[in-house]
Amino acid sequence: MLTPEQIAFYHENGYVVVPSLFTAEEAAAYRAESHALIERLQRVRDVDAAWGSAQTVTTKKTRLLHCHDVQFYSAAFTRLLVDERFAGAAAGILGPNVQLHHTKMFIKPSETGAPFPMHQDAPYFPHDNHTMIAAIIHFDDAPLEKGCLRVVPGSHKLGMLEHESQGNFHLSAEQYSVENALPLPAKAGDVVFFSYLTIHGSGVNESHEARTTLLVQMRDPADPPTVQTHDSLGQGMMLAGIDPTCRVANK
Ligand SMILES: O=C(O)CCC(=O)C(=O)O
Repeated sequence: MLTPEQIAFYHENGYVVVPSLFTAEEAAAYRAESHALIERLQRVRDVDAAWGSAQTVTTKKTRLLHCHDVQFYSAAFTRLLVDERFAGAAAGILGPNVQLHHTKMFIKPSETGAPFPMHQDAPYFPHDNHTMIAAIIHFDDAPLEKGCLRVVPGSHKLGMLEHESQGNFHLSAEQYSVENALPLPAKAGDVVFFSYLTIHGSGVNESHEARTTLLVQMRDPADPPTVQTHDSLGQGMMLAGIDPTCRVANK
């Protein structure tokens, strides 16, 4: 559950940090689960997902280990998605009905962990009513030097902006640089919720430890996709409440 102050902060600023939504022990267990999953995946496929546009942030050769739809690889993540603390917090922002869009786990390796140029998520999967939110769940500490999430507070009020599309949708580095955005350093177990209209990004992981997170994208089920794109396994799963439209996801 979020407090009325946290919900008001979200609506004013387009993001809210919820400290210790999970305990440090739970975060450590999910971290181990995430790293074990990436090790399994690396045996069968390439798991690097650094954005081409990372080069607009750094000239360094960077890497980003990732897995989409983690709940299809380990039941621990299924339990996490419907954990009342998590789904209840999302419901504080979205209202009682919370529908999954997709999940993606990221490991930013030590020293070379790739940055994300500043962007909104909206161009990737626009929805008519812009209810879509992301939650970044931190499985280990993410201080500044690990390339923690950065946001532009209040930018969700700008609507959907024109993005450059080369090497993943991103905003021009001259107008929106990672260094000028507000850093949100986090502890293991903290969760940041933000609107898909909030401009965000992150820097290179220059530390000696990997940064491990799970990003969960969720919407109000009554908010239809504007264009049919970015289909994912498990899209449409209800994390809280009901789907009053009875629409099979994306149909
Ligand atoms: O994990 C991060 O630092 C940012 C992730 C992000 O911006 C995204 O996946 O759209």
